[in-house]
Amino acid sequence: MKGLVIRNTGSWYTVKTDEGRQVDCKIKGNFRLKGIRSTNPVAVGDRVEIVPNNEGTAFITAIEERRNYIIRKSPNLSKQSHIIAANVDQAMLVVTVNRPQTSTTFIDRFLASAEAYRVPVVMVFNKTDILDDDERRYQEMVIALYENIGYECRAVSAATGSGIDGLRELLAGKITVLSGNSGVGKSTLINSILPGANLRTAEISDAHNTGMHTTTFSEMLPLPRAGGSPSATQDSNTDGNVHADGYIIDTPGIKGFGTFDIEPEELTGYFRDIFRFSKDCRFSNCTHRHEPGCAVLRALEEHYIAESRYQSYLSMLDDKDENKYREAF
Ligand SMILES: Nc1nc2c(ncn2[C@@H]2O[C@H](COP(=O)(O)OP(=O)(O)OP(=O)(O)O)[C@@H](O)[C@H]2O)c(=O)[nH]1
Ligand SMILES: [Mg+2]
Ligand SMILES: [Zn+2]
Repeated sequence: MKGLVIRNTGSWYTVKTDEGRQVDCKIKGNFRLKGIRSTNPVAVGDRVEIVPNNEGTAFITAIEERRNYIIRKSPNLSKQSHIIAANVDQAMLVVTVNRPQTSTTFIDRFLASAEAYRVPVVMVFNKTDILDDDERRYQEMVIALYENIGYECRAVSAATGSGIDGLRELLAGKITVLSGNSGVGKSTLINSILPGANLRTAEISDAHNTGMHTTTFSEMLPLPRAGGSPSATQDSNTDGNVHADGYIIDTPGIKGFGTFDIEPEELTGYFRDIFRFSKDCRFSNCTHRHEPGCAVLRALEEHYIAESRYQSYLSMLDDKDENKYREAF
């Protein structure tokens, strides 16, 4: 029997079978995927083969090859990585200028990782309703920076509903994973897009200006067909495969984004703005740190490349070199 993994809570996976039934599944035995050492060998979005057992649950016995995935290495020394979602059409990176503050390092690490796995990213700036003038100006600058590099950016407010219709259009017919720091409003955005989803949300901590890690597991929710009932819920989607017009995946907020195994020359390719200039470097294996004839350093000096982007690039190069403990970004 085949199906789609729509939820993952610890060692349990909810699989929606092709007939539309939801079955609780565990992984059979020592099931490992070649090449990836992750805390979750199976991820939301995976297509799997399941074998029902006597208890009304089932075992996942095989996993179909992934089209792509979003992976996160933990920012500490551990070699563990976590697959946030598999087989997605796009990622929405939810960002907030304040409450909590998303750092550009975090944004750039996410973008580089998505480039590496060829997942298109839309940046969604949420909580625009609570920006003061300075924050609004800062947000405009950040949006201009990323739009210039070629990333689509949207400014929205899950609280007031501003910009939500625009997001619905971007989501239609696609499988989209929402990611970002804890507290930026991923679950609130989904509740606003899908009234009836009823995902749990919580206030961010006043003391730390950070989220509370309210969402603890990933979950895939079907989007209703245009013109159809807007009340798709977690429980009434038994025929979601047939009637869904795409899916949206809620995920737990992430603190940091460690580097994965990439060669320095490859890393340049994951920073579009840097890559644009690197072709003109004197040395083909230029790391753009100090080499003579480096076109990237020249572009940085002339402000064609933003300092924050260059610093993010360097921080990823440094992880690679020293494999040292890095703080959460
Ligand atoms: N003012 C304002 N508050 C918002 C907005 N979106 C979300 N919030 C609030 O931000 C807090 C965190 O929202 P959540 O949806 O729980 O955040 P999350 O990204 O899902 O967090 P995790 O599940 O911990 O990763 C809640 O108190 C929301 O009400 C917004 O557009 N404006
Ligand atoms: Mg959440
Ligand atoms: Zn160079």
